[in-house]
Amino acid sequence: MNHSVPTDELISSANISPQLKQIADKVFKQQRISFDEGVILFKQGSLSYLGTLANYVREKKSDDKVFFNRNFHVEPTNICVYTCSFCSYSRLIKQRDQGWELSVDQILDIIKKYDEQPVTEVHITGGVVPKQDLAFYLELFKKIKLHRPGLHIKALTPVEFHYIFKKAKLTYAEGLKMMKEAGLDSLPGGGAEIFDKDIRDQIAGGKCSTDEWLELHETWHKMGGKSNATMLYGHIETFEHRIDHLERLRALQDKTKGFNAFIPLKFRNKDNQMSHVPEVSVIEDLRNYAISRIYLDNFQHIKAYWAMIGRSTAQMALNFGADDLDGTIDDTTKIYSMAGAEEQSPKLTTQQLVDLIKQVGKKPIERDTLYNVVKDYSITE
Ligand code: V47
Ligand code: SF4
Repeated sequence: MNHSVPTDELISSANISPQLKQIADKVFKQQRISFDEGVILFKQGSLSYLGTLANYVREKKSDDKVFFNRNFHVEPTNICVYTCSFCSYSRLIKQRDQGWELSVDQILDIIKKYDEQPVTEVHITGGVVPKQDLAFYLELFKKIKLHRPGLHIKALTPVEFHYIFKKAKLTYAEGLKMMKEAGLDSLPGGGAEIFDKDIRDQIAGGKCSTDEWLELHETWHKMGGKSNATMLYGHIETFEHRIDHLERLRALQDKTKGFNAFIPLKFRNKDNQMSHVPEVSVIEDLRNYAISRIYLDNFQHIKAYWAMIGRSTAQMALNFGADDLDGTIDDTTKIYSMAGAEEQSPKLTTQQLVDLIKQVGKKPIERDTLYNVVKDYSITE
C-alpha cells in the first residue's frame, strides 16, 4: 500500500478555503486537529475533501485491511425503566405484555444454539429491568463461561451497570470487578448517545449521565479492560455537539488507551417519539465517518455497523475512514430493525462479508473481539 501524502494539487484543485488547506496540512503531517477545526470540517468540508483526508488517516492505521468478527447478539429484555425518545424498541414496565424478559436458562438455550458454529463473541445488551440485577448477570456470565469458556462475553453498557450497581450499593470498581470475575470480557459502546447535557436530557433523560458513562469506561480501562464507544448522531444535535462528543472520547482515550473502536450510530426514526425528526442523508453519514476518523487520531478502529446503515453504505464507509464492519450477525437483535434500519433481517454469512469487502478492493481480516487476527482472507483464498 502506497502511503504517499496526497499532493498539493489534489487539495488545491478542490478550490478550498485557506482554513481547510491548513487543516489538510496538519492531517498529512499527522498532527492533531482542534475542536474549532473539527467544527470547520463539518461546516465546510466537501465529501471528496473529507474522503481524501480520512482515507489517508485510515491507511496509516490499517493499510487496506477491513476487520470483521463472528458474533451474535442476545437481548435479555426489551422492557425498560427508561424512556429514551429515540428508542423504538423498549416497552415500559406497564406494557410488559408486548415485551420479553428472558431467564438465565432461556439465554443459555440461545447460546447453546451456536455450539456448533465458529463464533468468537456474544454481544449481550438490551433494556433495563429490576429483575435482571447483579445476581442475575453474575450467574449468567458464570454459566456461559462454564458452558463455553472460549466465547468472549461483550456485555452491558454504563446504563445497565449504573442501575445495577446503584441498586446493589456498589462502586463502579467493586461492581465491575465482580462482573469480570464472573466472566465479563469487554464492554460494547452503547448508551453514549450524545454527551452534551442539554441534548442528552432531552433525548435520554434519567439514564446515566455523561460523566457517569465516561467514569465507568475509565474504571474498566484502569482494570485492564477494553471497550468501544458510540455516538448517536443525526437527530437534534448540532455539529458542535458532535465534536464535543468526539473531544471527550479523545481525551479519555489519551488517558487510558482502553477504547478499541468508535462506532457512529445513525439515528433512525421509525416508530419512536422522534419520528418527526428527519433522518440525515447518506452523504451526511459518510461525512460523519470521515470526520470521526480524522478527529479521533488515537482510536485505532472506526466501525461501520452494516446492520444499521445497510451493506452499500457500509461499503462506501470503507472509503471514508471505516476499517471495521462488525460481525456476521446471525441476528437476534431487534433494536435497529424496529427503528427502521436498512437491514430488516440482518444476516450475512462470512463468505458474503468477505466478498463485500473484496468488492471495494480491501483485504478482509477476521478478528476476535480484541483485534487479534483469526484469519486473513486475502492470502488464504
Ligand atoms: O445506545 C437505539 C442505539 C445503541 C436507536 O460496541 C439507536 O461493538 C439509531 O451500542 N436509531 C446500542 N440508534 C447499540 C450499540 C452497538 C451496536 C453495534 C456494535 C456495538 C459495539 C455497539 O443503539 C444505543 C443507542 O445509541 N439506538 N435506538 C435508533 N432509533
Ligand atoms: Fe432503555 Fe436503552 Fe431504549 Fe433507552 S435506548 S429506552 S435505556 S433500551
